Amino acid sequence: MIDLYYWPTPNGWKITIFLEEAELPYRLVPVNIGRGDQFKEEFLKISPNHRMPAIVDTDTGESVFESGAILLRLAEKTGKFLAAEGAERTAALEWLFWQVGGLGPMAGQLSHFTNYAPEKITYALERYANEYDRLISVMERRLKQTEYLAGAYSIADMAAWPWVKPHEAFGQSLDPYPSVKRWFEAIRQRPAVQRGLEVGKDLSKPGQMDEEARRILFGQKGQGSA
Ligand SMILES: N[C@@H](CCC(=O)N[C@@H](CS)C(=O)NCC(=O)O)C(=O)O
Repeated sequence: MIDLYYWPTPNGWKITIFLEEAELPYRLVPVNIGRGDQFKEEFLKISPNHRMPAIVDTDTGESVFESGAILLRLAEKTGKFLAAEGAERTAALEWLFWQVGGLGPMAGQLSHFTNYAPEKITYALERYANEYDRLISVMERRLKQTEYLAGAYSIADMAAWPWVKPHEAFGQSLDPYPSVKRWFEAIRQRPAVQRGLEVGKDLSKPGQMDEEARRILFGQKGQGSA
């Protein structure tokens, strides 16, 4: 059994999407990041960077933090969504590390300066909007050549997709990027992805989650596809 320390945000969805795709049994342990659960002593023992997601594999007692490391560990545990060896495995790891080192942090900063900063700082907004746009254009070049980031659908797509999902809330259109749009729609329609996005949605009820975060993640009424 996997215990998933979770709150419904893009980094959390990466893992619920994997668990739903792989049909791996799991138990949800909510980490209310608006209330500060991520700083609790007990949580720091498994996630020293005080960020969610994290997992504990209750079969082995092993804990893992960082979404990329979790995806890699779960892919190895199940033998799913990551080629065992060869060029396709290397490509999946390239695009997984590209996401955790690039797309995720840049999108996170863009979201912060667009939606949360107390003042609009043009330099910061332009810097992160340009960088997000550049990273989407990098995906476009890749997805012109391959159906998914590593060829077959893999943990690299599960890492990247949740950070493309809120593109509208970041002021970004996918219209100039037809291959990203095709990839985005194909993944959006996967039943396991839809189930993954539903996980813990009730946690985001008014009062549980910051209103601005709710709007960005779920749309105006806590629904939709921000
Ligand atoms: N590099 C980390 C980032 C995780 C992360 O930033 N999680 C956010 C939610 S999406 C969080 O826990 N934030 C709590 C805080 O900012 O204190 C990963 O990929 O797992």
